[in-house]
Amino acid sequence: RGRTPLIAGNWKMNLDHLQAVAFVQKLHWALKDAKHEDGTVEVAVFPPFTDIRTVQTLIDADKIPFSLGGQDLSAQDSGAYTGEISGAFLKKLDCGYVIIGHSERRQYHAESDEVVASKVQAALRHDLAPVICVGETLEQREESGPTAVSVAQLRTAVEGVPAGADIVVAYEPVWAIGTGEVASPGQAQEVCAALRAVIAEKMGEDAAARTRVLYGGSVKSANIASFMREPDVDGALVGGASLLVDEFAAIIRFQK
Ligand code: G2H
Repeated sequence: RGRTPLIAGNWKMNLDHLQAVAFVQKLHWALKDAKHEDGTVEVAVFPPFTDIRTVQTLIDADKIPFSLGGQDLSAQDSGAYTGEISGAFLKKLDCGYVIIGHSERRQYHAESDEVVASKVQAALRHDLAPVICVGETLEQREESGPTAVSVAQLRTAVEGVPAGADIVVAYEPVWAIGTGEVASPGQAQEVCAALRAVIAEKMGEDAAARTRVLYGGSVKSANIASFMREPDVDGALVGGASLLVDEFAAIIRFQK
């Protein structure tokens, strides 16, 4: 896939499977003749687990060029793990991606860097590209600077990941998530460049050159172009604005 810009919609716990159908249809129509039709931009949606089957069926039937992913997965492959979802199940539903280590998982479900690392391994076992989320809180930024926390989180997450693995990294400063507060393009670039350096250190220069690093945190149509102009920002992980058809379509249609 190389570094084709990736615009990823993280729906979080929004839209049930019926709402999902209407939403994906409307988005597809809003994007007629958009860049994603010719592969210049990749669009991915990350619905709740209970929507994935329905969205997969729709994408398949209407030949909608959206990639699909889960918002999380189990570190285990199968067995007595009540409530968990295996990467194998996601793969069977044509998911290509899975978000791992989103700050809301780290915060509300106590996911440590080690748990994140084991989920990355689980994703790779099932041929899913992990979208590895990292980012610092405001206190951490003030205490240890802009890059230290994200760099440390990513180092642990990619420990033992082979050089040829298909991964995506998302820098999501916690202070900019759903707050309306947005990192400046320069702030995003600084951390995204540091994360690319971690990929180079752990997986080699080739991997660093072809791995997409996304920015996430209050991305909207009004600011997407400014992020995409930065050399180390290859796309966006979009939360709130990915639930608004016209807004998300405008983000996908960004012009640098
Ligand atoms: C960060 C982002 C999507 P939002 O969580 O992952 O959400 O765009 O609402 O800040």
